[in-house]
Amino acid sequence: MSVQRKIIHCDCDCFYAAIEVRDNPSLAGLPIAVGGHPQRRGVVATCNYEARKFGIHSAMASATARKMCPELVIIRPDMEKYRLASLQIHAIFSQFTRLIEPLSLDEAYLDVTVCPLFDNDASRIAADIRAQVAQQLGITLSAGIAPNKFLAKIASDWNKPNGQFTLQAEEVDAFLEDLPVRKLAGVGQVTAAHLQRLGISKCGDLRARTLEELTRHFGSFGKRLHELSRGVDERPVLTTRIRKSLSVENTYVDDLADLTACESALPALHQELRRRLERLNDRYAISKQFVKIKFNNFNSTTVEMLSKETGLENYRNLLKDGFVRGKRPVRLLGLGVKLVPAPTCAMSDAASAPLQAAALPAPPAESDVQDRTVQLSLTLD
Ligand code: DCP
Ligand code: MG
Repeated sequence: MSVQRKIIHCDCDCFYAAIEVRDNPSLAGLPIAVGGHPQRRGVVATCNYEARKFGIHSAMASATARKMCPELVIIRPDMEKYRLASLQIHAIFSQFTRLIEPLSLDEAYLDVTVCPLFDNDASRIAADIRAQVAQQLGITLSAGIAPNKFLAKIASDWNKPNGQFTLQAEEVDAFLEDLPVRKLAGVGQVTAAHLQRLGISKCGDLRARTLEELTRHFGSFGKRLHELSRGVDERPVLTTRIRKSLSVENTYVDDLADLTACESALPALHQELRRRLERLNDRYAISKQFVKIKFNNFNSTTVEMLSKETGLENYRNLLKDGFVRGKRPVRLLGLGVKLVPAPTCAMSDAASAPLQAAALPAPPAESDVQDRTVQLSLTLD
């Protein structure tokens, strides 16, 4: 029989906003957001819990956020500061285990199955991590402790913010019985609606269905649903991550009126994409090129083609194909590539992380984030 694992999922509370409040205590208690300027089509990267009470959330237009809460303080992001904080948090994690899988700057899985500290009590380890983060960084972190990654992630959300929740192996069945299927990774609006039509809203309902039925409706994801509803998730904590895509996008201050305007915007995006691809140091090969377009009615479309390169001409053609689907002014344009690991290369993005601090362990840098799109609107406006 395999060893019962002890996984901790750590996730800082309103990370960028928490750092900003820490560094400017006069903001404490006020609703604040970190993001782009409302009049320049900025987007909210995150906001504190005071602002969330107004319905504000990540990825919302800053202008909308301001409307929902006129006294909202909007602060421009300072990525260097957040990266440094991330390194410090990572140094705290590494006291307990070498098996750390960073998901983003503020979020990671830790496998502490064999950690000898705190009598190998994962709940006490998590409590100590949270105490150290609070003391050394002045921000709060929430943690979930469970026998696998999927359950640990759900658990870290359970007592957020500034809390932790432990799920023992023998408690998993009862916990899942009433858990809404929407909480399962990969179940978005469309799948949730499909499940609902089949009379499935909780994991308990899901568990009552056969693997055959779920596969018939959901293909290979049916098998995953079958496993998750039983609390099964064998995925190991991976210390190296494989990037699957890289893209850059920009939300324009003024809509791009027509195809010609969109074409003129391509070279700047293309240059930035090439710059970011260079940082991957040939560790990946390109398998596809794609263009994303968001029209001014907020409809989005993505067009892709098989390709092994990043030719601008291909992007022009993809843009043409995508533009005719909406034929109206464009609010956002994105260019990207789908990636596969280059056959002869090591696959950790962390190896080329731009922010290596000599005294600290391998950092969970931006490049560790799978499939994250670089928002030029956040960094450039
Ligand atoms: N982020 C971003 N754009 C998004 C989502 C997040 O730039 N669409 C950034 C800002 C967040 C950070 O990543 O502070 C971490 O993301 P989380 O999803 O963990 O969100 P928070 O830490 O802000 O809040 P929570 O308390 O819900 O974890
Ligand atoms: Mg967080």
